[in-house]
Amino acid sequence: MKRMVSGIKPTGELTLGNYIGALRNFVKYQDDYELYVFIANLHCVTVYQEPKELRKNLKDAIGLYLACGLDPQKCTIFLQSDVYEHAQLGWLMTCMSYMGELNRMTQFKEKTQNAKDENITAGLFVYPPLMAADILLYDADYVPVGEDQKQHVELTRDLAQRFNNRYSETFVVPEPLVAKVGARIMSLSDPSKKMSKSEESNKGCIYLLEDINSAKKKIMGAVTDMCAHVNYDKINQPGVSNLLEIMSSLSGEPIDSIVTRYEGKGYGEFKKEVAEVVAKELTMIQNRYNEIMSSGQIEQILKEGAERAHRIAFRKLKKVQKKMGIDIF
Ligand code: AQP
Repeated sequence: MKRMVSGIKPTGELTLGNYIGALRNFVKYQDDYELYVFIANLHCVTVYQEPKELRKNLKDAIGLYLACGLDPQKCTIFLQSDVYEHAQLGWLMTCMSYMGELNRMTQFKEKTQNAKDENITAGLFVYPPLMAADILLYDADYVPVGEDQKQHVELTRDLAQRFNNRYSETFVVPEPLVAKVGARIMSLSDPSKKMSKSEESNKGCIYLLEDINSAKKKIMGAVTDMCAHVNYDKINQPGVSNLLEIMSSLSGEPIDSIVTRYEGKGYGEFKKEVAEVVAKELTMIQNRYNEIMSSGQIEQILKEGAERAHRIAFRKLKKVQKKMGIDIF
């Protein structure tokens, strides 16, 4: 069975973008792949997090993983910091990375463009080598990600190949798996930007635990255009195209078929249906989330997940350390 690894960093409440671009796909893959999914809490602190809030977001994220359909009998779910090998291999991968290639990472550039140097952590800069370690520890064949993380998986491939060439075959070179629809859900208030959990104004972002009426209002208020016909054209109608992607991903109806159904109809009716589809999905997730959070099963799931992950990660790290010469027995 091919192996797959992915994670989400709960730097805030998980969003519809995380769900469509990542979580929902993890759920589909768990039947056909050996899947490892972790909560990337070490990645979270590359930017300051208020500890109480972070603890809440981490617990919510685990609850949401399960509520969205991840099954601990089918996949391994764990906290990144519980498996110490992530940080250790992360350091070794940092030492395999060049300043030039880290400087080219789009996410680093985006996250630092408006910040003052003294506020940019070194952690944010070396986030990609840690992500490489997250993947390479498990010999993952595939990494399901949204569009924004593809570049980091490409760096992971470069680092794996560099290590294999320098020290002999050690790592599987992973491939990113990016869905055709929904790989980049855009902000509802500014469809030129990605829907992000740490977006300053939360108007453009739907959270998975958001009040249903508030989520519907955000869809109804989503920025569209003056064209007045429902059409999939990301360049000229980015807002409407984004709503089409959301609706198609959640309902399974192809975009073409939705466009045909809305021929000659206005945006109001279209948005109403999108809002209903989103509300239905959120209600289902939130009901399951409430059951899971009151069941008290999370701690045990994470403990078992970390033990399983550690067994694989430990062997891989040992091998790497031996090859590099830093482990002498
Ligand atoms: N808007 C999105 N559309 C599609 N996929 C998305 N992902 C995130 N946002 C979207 C995918 O979700 C996975 C986990 O991402 P992450 O939360 O670990 O990191 P991120 O991409 O940096 O997400 P945010 O919300 O933008 O976080 P902040 O604001 O803290 O930087 C990844 O596979 C990602 O592609």
